[in-house]
Order: sequence, then C-alpha cells, then structure tokens
Amino acid sequence: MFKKILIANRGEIALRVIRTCREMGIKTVAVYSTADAESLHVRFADEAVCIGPAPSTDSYLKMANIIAAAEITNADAIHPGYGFLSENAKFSKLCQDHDIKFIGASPEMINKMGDKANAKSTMIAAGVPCVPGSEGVIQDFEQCEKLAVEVGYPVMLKASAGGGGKGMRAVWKPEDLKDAWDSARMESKAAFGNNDMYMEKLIEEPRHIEIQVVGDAFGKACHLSERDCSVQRRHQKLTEETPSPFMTDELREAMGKAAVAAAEYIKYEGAGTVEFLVDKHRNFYFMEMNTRIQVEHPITEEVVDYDLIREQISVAAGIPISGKNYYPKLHSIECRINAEDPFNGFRPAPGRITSFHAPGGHGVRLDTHVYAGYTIPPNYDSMIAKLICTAQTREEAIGKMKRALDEFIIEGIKTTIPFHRQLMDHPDYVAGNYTTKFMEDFVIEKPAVS
Ligand code: MV4
Repeated sequence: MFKKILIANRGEIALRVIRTCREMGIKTVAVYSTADAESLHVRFADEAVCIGPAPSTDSYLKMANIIAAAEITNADAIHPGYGFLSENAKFSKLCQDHDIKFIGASPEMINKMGDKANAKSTMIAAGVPCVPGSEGVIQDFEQCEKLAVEVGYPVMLKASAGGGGKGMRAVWKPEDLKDAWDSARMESKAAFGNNDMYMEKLIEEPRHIEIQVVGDAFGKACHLSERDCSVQRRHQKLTEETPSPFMTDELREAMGKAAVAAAEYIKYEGAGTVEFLVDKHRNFYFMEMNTRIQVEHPITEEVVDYDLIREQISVAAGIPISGKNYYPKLHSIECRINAEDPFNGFRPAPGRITSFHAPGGHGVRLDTHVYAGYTIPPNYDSMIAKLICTAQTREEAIGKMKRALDEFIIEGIKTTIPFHRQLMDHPDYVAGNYTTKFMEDFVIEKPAVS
C-alpha cells in the first residue's frame, strides 16, 4: 500500500481524499496556491507545499511544480481529484516517468477516451450501443451533407475533441447544415486547436444517466449502478440523484452490463464513469467515458455503502476488486451549492463568508472546504459545497433535502441554495419528470423584497 499520497487539487475534493487517506493510515501532502493558504485542505493534510500564485495555470496546472512537490516530500502516489490534471495524458505520463503512481487512468486510456470519435469506435467494437451516425471523423462538407441525409434529420454535429457541449450543433434541416458545420468547426478549433467533426442522429429531450464503474489491474470490472444528471444548466450539473426516477430494473441491468463491457474491453483500471443518453423509449446510447472520480460520486457512495476513493487507492495499489456489482439500497440526492447569484443568471459571486451554519442530522452529508470567515477566491470554479441527502425513498430524500437547505446558513455571499429549495418544490422535479431540457423552462421566482 502507498505510504504517502500527494493530492493535486484543492477545495472539497482535496479534503475528501485526505479523509479517506487518514482512515487508511496513508500520509497526505496538500499542494496549494497562494490564494489557498487558508484553505482547509492545507490544514488537514500532514504536509503542505505551495506550488505557485493564484491563477491555476501557474499552480494547480503546473505539472513540474507538482512533480517537484511530490519528489521533495517523498510521496509515492498522486491523486488528481477532478478537473485540473485529472484527465491530462501528459501528466499521467510524467508521473509514470518519475515512478509516482498516478491514481487515475494511464496516458493511453486518457487519449483513447479523450478523442470522442475514437472513443465511440472503440465502444462500437466493445458492443456498447451508440447513437447511429458517421463512422469516425467526417472528411469534408460534401460527405457531411450525404451523411445527414443517410442518418436522417435532425442530426447532431459534434467536435471530436469536444466535451461540455463545445463545438456541438443540432441541425434540423438541410439548409442549416452549412452554417452549423462552419461555426461548430470554428468553435472547436478555437477551443481545442482541432476541428475534426463527427455526426449523430439527434436524440430529442434525452436524459443524462451515467454508470459508475471500477476496474482492477487484472482486467475485471464491476458497476455501481447509475446517477441521473439530467438537471443541468449550460452543461453544468446542478443536482444529481440515484437511483434515477426513470430507471427500471431491466434498464439498469442492460446499462450496467454495457458499462462493464466497455470497461473490460479497454481493460480500464480505477474508477470511471460511462455516460449515456437515454431517450423517452428507454433506448440508451454511449456518450462519453470519464476517466476520473466525479463531483457527484458521493450519492453513489451513500446508496451502495462503498468508499469510492478508498477503492481508487486500493485498485491503484494492485488489489483486485471482488467482481460483484452494487445496487442502490437507498435514495440519495446531491445539490451543488455554488457561490453564484441564481437570481442574476447564476453570475459568480466570490467573497467573504461572514457566517456559516452547516445542516446536519441523519442522512445529511456535507462535503465542503469552507467555513465562517473563509474568503472564496475568484480564481477557481464556484462550487463551495455539496449537500447530499439520503433516505429510504425518493420522497423522503426530497423532504430531507428541503429541511437541510432550510437550515443551511451562508451569509456574506450569494449562493444557489434558494434555487435548490425552489427546485425541490417544482412539480415536475417532484414527479421525477425531467430531461436535459428541464432547466431551459425553469423559471426562478425572485424573493419578495422586504
Ligand atoms: C447529444 C444530444 C442529443 N443527441 N447527442 C451534450 C454534451 C455532450 N458531451 C453531449 N451532449 C449531447 N449530445 C445526440 N446525438 C444532446 C446532448 C445534450 C446534453 C447531454 C447531456 C446532458 C445535458 C445536455 C444538454 C444539451 C445537449
């Protein structure tokens, strides 16, 4: 087992990883930027190394500084958390070259899944259902026009280097294809330095349902059921739940089987997520595979009673998995609490937290790095806490979430707490009747000015 793990991240996820390391008797090294000197991950780690100034490009993304921090502290592994360097093939390789175990995917795996057109071909070969469309990258606009007719309108143009909706265009009729092709390619080139495109049939009003998987070093994989992440705004997830209100036992079995087939086909090692689009007829299609721990992992932990960070560490240390799959015994919901103003277009609202009271009680988990007096720096993403409520049924979990949101006090900054409180009362949310289009129609009620 590892003796010392360096956590190449900040915020709640750094703290989350430190907690499990402590429980496993593994020493921890925090790295931090000058803006994060007062952060809890710095205080709770056994050692801490400053790796640069506030901008992430000069600190949390600075590979050489992080490797140097691992070397001077004698860390034998690096946990990258999510975001930052977690899916960076170059960094994964750099760790390998320095004999430091990267607790994440191999460089080859990251490259294979990071190129979406290539990932899709791999999944077709693995027998995983994919949206009908082009086989690989489209050569030119002439081929694009032909393909669109073959696939049948409406179609979706997607950037091969894409993700998060960048370089993606829905096209409903032939006369709109040229503009979509040009603008998607331009956007993709600007964002990723690559304008390779592929095409799919458009799935209308899909749900985003993902399957958590864990694979070991011996080619064996298991799944831990699904998370429904359909409540998103501009490709940012706001809340997630498991089980999905749209799930059936048959669909879970089929999606779980497909996700395990995907992981075993590529000999996936570690924790990963296979994302699917699910249409209204409960057909499901591979969308992307994430080769990291995800923000929303705690809801899975709560319903299957399993520490995913512990499993990541143990698999990275070469310990085999049991091989059995895990099914939800409870219902869990996560609300992402962001330092944003939900009444003004979710505009970021960093600043000093003047007072803070955390909700608690049975079935309430709060993953956060903030506290009263903490100043949220403007340099990083705006998520400051994850409130996770777990109960026997969905109805009880929603009731618990409402209660927990009501007792959650954060003063000094604006947060998304009032948005989540309204969401928990929305008739369509309460009915479990939502798709990825849900937030387009959601009207936030502004509070009466008193
Ligand atoms: C789609 C789709 C409909 N049809 N593909 C959005 C990000 C990405 N990586 C893939 N995405 C989509 N792909 C086909 N063929 C609709 C989306 C989509 C979406 C997917 C998941 C969660 C939220 C979304 C919001 C808008 C569009």
